Amino acid sequence: MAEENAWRKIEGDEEVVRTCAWSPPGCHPVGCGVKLHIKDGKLVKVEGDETHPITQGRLCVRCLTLPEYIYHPDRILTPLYRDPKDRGKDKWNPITWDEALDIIEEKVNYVKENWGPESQVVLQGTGRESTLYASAMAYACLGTPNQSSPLSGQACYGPRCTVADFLLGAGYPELDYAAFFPDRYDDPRYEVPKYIILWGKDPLFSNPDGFFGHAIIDLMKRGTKLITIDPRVTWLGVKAEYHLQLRPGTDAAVGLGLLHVVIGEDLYDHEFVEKWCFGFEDLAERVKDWTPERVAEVAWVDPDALVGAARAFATNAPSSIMWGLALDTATNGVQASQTLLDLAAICGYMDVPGGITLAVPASFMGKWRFEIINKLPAELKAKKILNPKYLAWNATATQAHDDAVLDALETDKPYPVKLVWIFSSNPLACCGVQPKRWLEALKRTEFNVVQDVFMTPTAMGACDLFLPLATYAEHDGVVLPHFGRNTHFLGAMNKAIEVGDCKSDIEICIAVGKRLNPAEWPWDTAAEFFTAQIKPNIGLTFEELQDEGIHMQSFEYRKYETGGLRPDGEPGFNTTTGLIELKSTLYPDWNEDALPYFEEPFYSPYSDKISDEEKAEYPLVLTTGGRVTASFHSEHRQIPSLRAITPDAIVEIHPETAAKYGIEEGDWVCMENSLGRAIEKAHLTTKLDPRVVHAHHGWWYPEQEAEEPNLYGVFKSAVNELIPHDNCSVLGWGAPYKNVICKIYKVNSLDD
Ligand SMILES: Nc1nc2c(c(=O)[nH]1)N[C@H]1C(S)=C(S)[C@@H](COP(=O)(O)OP(=O)(O)OC[C@H]3O[C@@H](n4cnc5c(=O)[nH]c(N)nc54)[C@H](O)[C@@H]3O)O[C@H]1N2
Ligand SMILES: Nc1nc2c(c(=O)[nH]1)N[C@H]1C(S)=C(S)[C@@H](COP(=O)(O)OP(=O)(O)OC[C@H]3O[C@@H](n4cnc5c(=O)[nH]c(N)nc54)[C@H](O)[C@@H]3O)O[C@H]1N2
Ligand code: SF4
Ligand SMILES: [Mo]
Repeated sequence: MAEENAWRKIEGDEEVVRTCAWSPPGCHPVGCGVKLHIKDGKLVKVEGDETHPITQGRLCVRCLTLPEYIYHPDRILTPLYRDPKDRGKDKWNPITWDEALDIIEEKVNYVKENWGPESQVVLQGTGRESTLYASAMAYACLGTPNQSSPLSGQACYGPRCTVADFLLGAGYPELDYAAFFPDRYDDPRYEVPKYIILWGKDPLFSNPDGFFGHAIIDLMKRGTKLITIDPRVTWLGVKAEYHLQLRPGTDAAVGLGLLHVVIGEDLYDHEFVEKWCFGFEDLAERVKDWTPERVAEVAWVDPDALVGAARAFATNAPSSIMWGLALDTATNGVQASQTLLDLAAICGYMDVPGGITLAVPASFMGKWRFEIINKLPAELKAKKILNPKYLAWNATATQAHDDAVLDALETDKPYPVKLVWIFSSNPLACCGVQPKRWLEALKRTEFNVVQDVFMTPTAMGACDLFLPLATYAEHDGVVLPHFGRNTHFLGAMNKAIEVGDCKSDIEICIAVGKRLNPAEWPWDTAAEFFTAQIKPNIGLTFEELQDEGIHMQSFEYRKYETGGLRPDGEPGFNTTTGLIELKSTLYPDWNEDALPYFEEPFYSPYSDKISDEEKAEYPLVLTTGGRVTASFHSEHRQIPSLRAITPDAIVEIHPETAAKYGIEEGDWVCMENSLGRAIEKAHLTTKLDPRVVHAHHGWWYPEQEAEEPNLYGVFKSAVNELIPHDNCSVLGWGAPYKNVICKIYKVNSLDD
C-alpha cells in the first residue's frame, strides 16, 4: 500500500485518493472533486469530495460508475497495430509501446518526405484533457500546421469564444456563480443574480461543460429566477418564470426582439452604455423593426413571454445569462451570440457581482502550447488548410478550417492529406456531419493513428495504430475549468492506480515528441512537464499543487475600470475602440454585417434556398443532441449501468405529430431528409412544439458486429447524416447541427 500524504489517506484496508476529475472518460474541465477508494491496487468505489469548493461532494452517475468503465472487458490495454490494407477488419495485433513508436517514426518520416509535413492533420474532439495537447501533437511532435477537428464550423464553444473575442476582447463570459471565492455565495463581494437566462443551454444535463450545472440549483434556492430560451420545455424550463419556446435556429430573431423591448422601453443602463459601449445608436436602429409580433411570426415565440422576459431581465439588476451550444450549432448563431452579448452589455451586467464574469487575461497554464505554432517556419504555417471564403477565420484562427479539412481529404486540394492523428474524437459516431463521407475520406490516407480507451467505429473503420489511454484515475494531470478562460481554480489530478499498458495524452506526446522532435520535449515525465508549465504562473511545482489540491484564482470585478482587461493596463475593453462593440469594427473587413441580423436557416420550412417541393416533403424541424446524463457524446454505450439508464437512441415527438404519422411510444422511427436518414426509438412528449422533433446524437452499438460494413451499427442512428457539410456562417464559425428539416415515419427495426 502506498504511503499517506496530503491527498492519499489510508482508511482500514483501503487507500482513499482525493483528485480532480477530467478525462477519460469524457468530461469538460469542471475538475469535480472525487475520492477514489483503492483496495489491493484496484479502484472499488468513487465518492464525491465534500471538501471541494465548487462541487462540494456532488457527482454524476458517470463518475460513480467509473470502476465499470476502468475494468470493462472490452477496454484496450496495449497498443494495437493493423496493416492499413485491413482497415474495416478486426485484424488488430497487440504490440509494445516501443514498436508503436518505431511505426510512428517510420510512417511520419515517410509521409513527410513524400508529401511534406503539412500532409499530416491532427483531429481533436471536444474539451477533454487532450484539447490541451492536440496542438502540441501537431506543432511540436509532427511538425504540421494542421490542427483541426471534424466538427463542422468548429460548432462548439469556438463560435462563442470567437464572437466574445471580437466584440468584447475578453475571452468567454460566464455566469457568475461565486466560483472564484472559497466561501462561495456567502462572500461579501458576491450578489445572487435576480434572473438567469438559460439560452440554448441545459446545464443540469450538460453538467460537465466546464461549468458545474448544480450551481443553478444552488442559486435558485437563494432566490434566482429563470428565463429559458429553448425549443423544449426542459426540467429547468418547467421551473422558469418565462420560457421562450422558439423554433430551432431562430435565436438571432429572439435576441433582436429582446433588444427591441429593452431599448424601445428605455430599460437599459444609460451610464454603462455611454461609457463603455460602441455603436448603440446603430444597434437601436437595427432592432427597431423587431417587434414581439414579428419575433412571434419568425421564431414562434409567445410575444407576451418575450416582453415579460425582456422587462424582467433588464429591470432586475444584477441578472445574468448562460449561453449554450445551441448558439454555436446554427449558421446564424454568431449573430445570435452577438445579440446575447449586446443584451448583457446594455443592461450593465458585464463583470459585476452576480452578472457575467469576464476572463482574467493571465494564463494559469504556460504559454508554451500557444507559442509552439510560431516555431514552425512561416512558409509552412502559411500552408494551413483553409477555405479562402472565410476571411475572418483565415485572419484570426490558429486551427485549420474543419470543413476545409474534409474537403482536402476528399479532393487532395489544396494538397493531399496522408496522415491523420485522431486525438479524442469519434467522427463517425458523433462529431462529423456526413459521417459516411468522413469514413471514405479517412480511408484515402496512408496512415491513421488514434488514441482512445475502447475500440470505436472510427478506429475500426479507418485507423491503423491504436494507442491505449489511461483514465483520469490512472494519470497525473492539471485541470483548469473553462479551458483557461474564466478559470476559477487549478486542480491537481493525482494518479491513483495503474491499469494495463496505458498512457495519458501528455505522456503520449512526450514519448512521440522525444522520437520526432526531441529539442522541444526536454521533460521525462508528466509531472516535470506540468511543473514547467505552472511554476512561472503560480509559483508552485506540480508536487506542490498536488499537496494544495485546489489552487484558487483571485478575481476582481469591473476590470474595465481598472485596466484588468487590456494588455496595456488601460481601462476599457481589449477591442479596436476600447469599448464593447455593439457594432463591430472588424466585421466589415470580413464581408460581415457589423450589426446582428437574422438569417433564415438554410434547411428550414421558410428557407428561400430550397425548393417548395423539398419543404413539403420534409415538413418538420429537427433539432439534435440535447444532453443526457448517462453518456458523454458517443462514450459510455458499453457501460452496463449507464446503458440501462439510456438503452436506446431516442427521438422525441409531440403526441399529435406522432398520431398523424401512426407512431406510438417505443416505435422505431426513421428521420429522413434529402441528405440522409437515421433510425431512433420514439418517445412521445408535449415538451416540444408539434412541428419540432428532437433526436439523440452520438449513437453506436458496441455490442454489434465490429467489422465493415456494420462498424458497430454506427450509421443506423447517425442523425448527422441529415446535416449539411460546410454550411457555416460568413465568419466561418457555426454549423446547423440543431436545425434542419426532416420527415418521420415508422419502421420495423433499427435495421430497416
Ligand atoms: N447531431 C449532433 N451532433 C453533435 C452534437 C450535437 O449536439 N448534435 N454535438 C457536437 C459537439 S458540441 C461536440 S463537442 C462533438 C463531440 O464529438 P467528439 O469529441 O468526437 O466526441 P466522441 O464521439 O465522444 O469522441 C471522443 C472520443 O475520445 C475518447 N476520449 C475520452 N476522453 C479522452 C481523453 O482524455 N483523451 C483522448 N485522447 N480521448 C478521449 C472517447 O473515448 C471517444 O471515443 O459532437 C458534436 N456532434
Ligand atoms: N452528460 C453530458 N454532458 C455533456 C455532453 C454530453 O455529451 N453528455 N457534451 C458536452 C459538450 S461537448 C457540450 S458542447 C455541452 C453542450 O451542452 P449545452 O450547451 O447545454 O447544449 P445541449 O445540451 O446540446 O442543448 C441545450 C439545449 O438547447 C436546446 N436547443 C436545441 N435547439 C435549439 C435552438 O435552436 N435554440 C435554442 N435556444 N435552444 C436549442 C435543447 O433543447 C437543449 O435543451 O455539453 C457538455 N456536457
Ligand atoms: S461532470 Fe464529469 S467529472 Fe464531474 S462528476 Fe460529472 S461525470 Fe464526473
Ligand atoms: Mo461540444
